[in-house]
Amino acid sequence: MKDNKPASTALMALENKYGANNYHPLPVVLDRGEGVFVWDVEGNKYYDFLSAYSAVNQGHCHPKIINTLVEQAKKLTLTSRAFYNSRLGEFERFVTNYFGYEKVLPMNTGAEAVETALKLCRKWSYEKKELAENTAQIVVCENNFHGRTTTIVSFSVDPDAYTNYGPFTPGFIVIPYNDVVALEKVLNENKNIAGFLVEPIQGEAGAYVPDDGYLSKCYELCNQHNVLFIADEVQTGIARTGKLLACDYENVHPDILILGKALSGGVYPVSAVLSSAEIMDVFHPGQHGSTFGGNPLAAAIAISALEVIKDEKLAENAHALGQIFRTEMRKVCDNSHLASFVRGKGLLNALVINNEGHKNLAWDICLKLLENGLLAKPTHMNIIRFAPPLVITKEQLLDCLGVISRTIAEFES
Ligand code: IF1
Repeated sequence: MKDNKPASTALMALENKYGANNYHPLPVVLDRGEGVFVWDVEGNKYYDFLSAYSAVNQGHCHPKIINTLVEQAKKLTLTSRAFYNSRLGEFERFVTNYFGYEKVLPMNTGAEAVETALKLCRKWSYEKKELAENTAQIVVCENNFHGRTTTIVSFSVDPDAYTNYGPFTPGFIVIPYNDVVALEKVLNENKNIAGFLVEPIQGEAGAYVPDDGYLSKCYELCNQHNVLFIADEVQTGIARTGKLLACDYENVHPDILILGKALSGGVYPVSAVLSSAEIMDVFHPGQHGSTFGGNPLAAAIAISALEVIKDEKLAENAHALGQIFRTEMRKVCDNSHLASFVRGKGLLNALVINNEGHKNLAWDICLKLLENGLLAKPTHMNIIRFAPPLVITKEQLLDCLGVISRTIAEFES
C-alpha cells in the first residue's frame, strides 16, 4: 500500500472545501471499480465490502449492464411520462413477472419508492378500506431505516436522522422490531391502521435478523386485519440475503414491495414499487409521479441488472458464501475479546465489536482494514458491516476472511 497519496489528499481537500459536510467518509478516494475490486486514485487495489450499501450486488461496472447503459444512452435517455417510451412497457412486464406482481410504479431512489409506498398505502386505506380521511396510521419499527425525506425521518428513532427537521409528518406508530405481540396489540387496539412497513432484515441497524417466523406471523396478522404488509427490500432485496428477496425465506408475498439500489446494479438510480392491480389502481393520472421515474435508460438498465442476478446465480452464491463467512467469523469471535459476534443472512453480514475502553475501535479497525486492502465501514459505533458484491468467489472470500482476522488480531492487546 503506497503511503504518500498526494492525489487522494488533494481530492479529499476539494470535497471537504466545497461539499456539504453530511458524510464522514473513510480516507480513500476511489477512482475505478471492477467486480469485487475498487482502486484508489494512486492505483491501490481494495476488496469492496460495502458494495455501495448493497447497490452493486452484480459487481462494479458489470460489462453487460454497462453495455446496456451505453447503447441505450446513445439512443434515448429521458422523455418524461408525458409520452410513452419504447423501453418502459418491456421493463414493467419483465419486473412484474420476475417478482410475481401485477403492477409496478417506477421511481429513482429508494426513499422515493418508500414515499410512493406510503402514499399508495394511505390512498388505498381511504378509497378501498374506507378509513375516514386523514386518519390512516402506518405501523413502523424501532431502529428502522427507510431513507432520509422529512416524512421518513418523522418515524425514525435515530436523533441523527430527525433532530431539527421538524415539524414531523403525523400518522405513524412505532413498535419494537422482531416483536409479533407488539404488532398484534397495535392492530387490535387501532381500527385505522392502513399498513405495516418493515425491513425483512434491518440493514442500518447492523444486519439485525429477526427470529424465524417473524415476517410470516406479521404477514398473517396484517391479512387478518386488512392491513397492507409493506416490505422495504431496498437493501435486502435483489439476492443480497441469499434469496431473491429476504421475504422469500418465509414465503411472504408483500402486499407492497419496495426495491431500489441493486435494481440497477449500481449504475443508475432505479427504484420501484410493486403491488396488485387492486391496490395500485387507486393511483390515477396526475396523482403521483417523477421527472425521471420510468425513463427508458433506467428501464433498459434494470432489465439487464435483473438478468445478471439469475444468469450468474448470485442468490445461490450469496447463500453459500454467506454461510462460510459467518462460520469462519464465528471462529474469529471465539478467539477474540474484541470481535463479539457476527449476524446476517447471505452476504449481508455485520460484526459486533466490543468497544469498551476503545470507543472508536470499529472505525480504527476499518482504517486498518483499508491499509490491508479491504473496504468496510462501521455503523452505529461498534458494528462493522461486511457486504461484498455477490459475484465474489469462494477463493476471494477466504482471502478476505484472512485479511479481516489478521486485522482484528492486530488490535488484540
Ligand atoms: C445514506 C444503509 C443507511 C435503505 C432502505 C430505503 C433506503 C435505504 C432499507 C433509501 C438506503 C442507504 C442510504 C445511505 C446509506 C445507506 C444506509 F442502511 F444502507 F446502510 F443510510 F442506513 N430503505 N440506505 O437501506 O434509499 O434513497 O438512499 O436510495 O443515506 O447514507 P436511497
